[in-house]
Amino acid sequence: MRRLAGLLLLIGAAIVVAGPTPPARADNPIVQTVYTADPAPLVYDGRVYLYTGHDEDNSTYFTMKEWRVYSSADMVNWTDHGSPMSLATFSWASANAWAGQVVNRNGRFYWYVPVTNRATGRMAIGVGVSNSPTGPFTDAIGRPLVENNEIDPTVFIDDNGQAYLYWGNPNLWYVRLNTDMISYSGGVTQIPLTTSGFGTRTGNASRPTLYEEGPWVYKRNGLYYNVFAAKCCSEFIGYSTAPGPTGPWTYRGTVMPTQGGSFTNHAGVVDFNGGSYFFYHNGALPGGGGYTRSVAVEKFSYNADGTIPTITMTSGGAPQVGTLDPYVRQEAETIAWETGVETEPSSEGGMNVGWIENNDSIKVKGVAFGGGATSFTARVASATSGGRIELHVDGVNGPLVGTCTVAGTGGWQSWTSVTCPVSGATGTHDLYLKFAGGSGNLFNVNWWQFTGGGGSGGGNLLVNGTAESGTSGWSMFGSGTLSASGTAHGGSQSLLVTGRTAAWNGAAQDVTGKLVSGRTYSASAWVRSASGTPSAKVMLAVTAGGTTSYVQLAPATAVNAGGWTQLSGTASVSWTGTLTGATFYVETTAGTDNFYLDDASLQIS
Ligand code: FUB
Repeated sequence: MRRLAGLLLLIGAAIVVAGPTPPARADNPIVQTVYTADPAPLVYDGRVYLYTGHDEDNSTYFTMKEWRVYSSADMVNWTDHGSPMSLATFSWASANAWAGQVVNRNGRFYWYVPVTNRATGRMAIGVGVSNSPTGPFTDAIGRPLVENNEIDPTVFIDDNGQAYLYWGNPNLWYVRLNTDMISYSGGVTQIPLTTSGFGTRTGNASRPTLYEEGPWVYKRNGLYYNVFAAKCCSEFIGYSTAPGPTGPWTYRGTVMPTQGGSFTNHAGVVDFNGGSYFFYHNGALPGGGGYTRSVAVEKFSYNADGTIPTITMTSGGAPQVGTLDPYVRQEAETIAWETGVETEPSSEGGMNVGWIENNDSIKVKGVAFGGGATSFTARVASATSGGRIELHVDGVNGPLVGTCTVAGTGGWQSWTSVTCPVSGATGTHDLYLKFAGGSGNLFNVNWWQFTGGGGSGGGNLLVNGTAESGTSGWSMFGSGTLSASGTAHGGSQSLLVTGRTAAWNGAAQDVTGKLVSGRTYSASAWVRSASGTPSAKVMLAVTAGGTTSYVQLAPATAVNAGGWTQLSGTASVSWTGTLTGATFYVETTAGTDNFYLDDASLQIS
């Protein structure tokens, strides 16, 4: 997908929604860095994870070698998690990394996919498994789960815990999965493709019903839905419903009548944050077509009787759920729309944005700057002489609120942090990272974060709350030693507090110039003990008029060495006289256990 920049720039510019109102709209297709196909969404832990296939550039067939993962908390800004599963995951597979689906059970994530079995030359269903929705995934059983030369698995777990795996083209099949999700009981059962169940197709004696492929089975309000690709080619999306998971099915009509430049379409349906979302693919990107597809999403509402309305493809997509917080670390590969850049695995973990050239840009939608950002930090690397990150709001050539200069770092994965001042970024806006410099590749970006100067709804008053810049900005409150640790809650680093001689000793930060008397502040910090199970709390020491008072921002909470615990709370802070010192710190109620601190924030509530 490289070098679509010029054309994408025009398309992007044409559909930019300028200004902060109304709620920001997504840009369809969701992913512009590569061609994606066969969307399979999964809602997990407050995010939508989107599993896709990957159509190779310039493909003339379904030449697909890997699957990819994206996620979003707001339906408009999507984070690229790369490719945690490929044909190489399955030693027995030779080709065709086609349409799959991920389900979450037993604290694990199971990814059912159709691939060619090298030994038989037939399509078979394999299962990848991971402890994380973003992988990495391994082959769960080392062989096909089922094989009958048919494709497109979908998995549904009923309320009673019984899971079903459905798949098929040209037929439709299911098995009852056992609770281990990697074996099944009973035989492979064929679902009768009757015209009452799946509609009537004319002109194709071997396929008398509309059912083609790509089933997506789920349950809503006691009704079972099978949304599928119908009547190749060109396909449309139709659906059937049933009173039970095995039928009898009744054809209900068309969900999406078009293919948008691709002769296939493929559906995935989820509810998220009170809304219903329909994922599909089309050929809408430049160079797009039947073998170079792209995934898109629309929000919809079921009719009162449970039927699905006809859904139209749009370039606007779904409205944003909430806003994006610029005062916590944001991955550079969290993107609403981009021109010219690509992504790759980062040596610091996760992905980074690379192949950045002059005039490339990344748009992040609905960024809530609140009372005002004061600085911007980016994690960057450059094997050449770098360039600049221009920060624009409302449009790629909209108001410039900051410019960060990036120098060469000696390598594309030799990371350093650069910080520059920001002014004029208040309220909620689309943010554009516009890249500038000489010719060729300029630099890579791993993540970015703003700091805020306060004001209602403003940002994190702490500097380097994520500890991604080591101990910068932090000091010890009393005795002890601070160091950077690779045991991280988010990102790749945290603060390690050792050598304390009293319970009140801890990691601290001076916030004297940042507080206003009478305001309420909220605090959050993630803490993990190095050993022991102390109770930790977040405090403010405020010295005014010669007197120091102590404000408990987050109540004492037991922490342990087995995982991270969030301390959070709010408190009103006031003083009389002249403020001469204010210190944010994390202490324990007793003892001197060593502990880690990460992702700390202090904000006006
Ligand atoms: O992506 C390859 C195949 O195209 C899928 O398995 C089908 O559903 C169709 O979208």
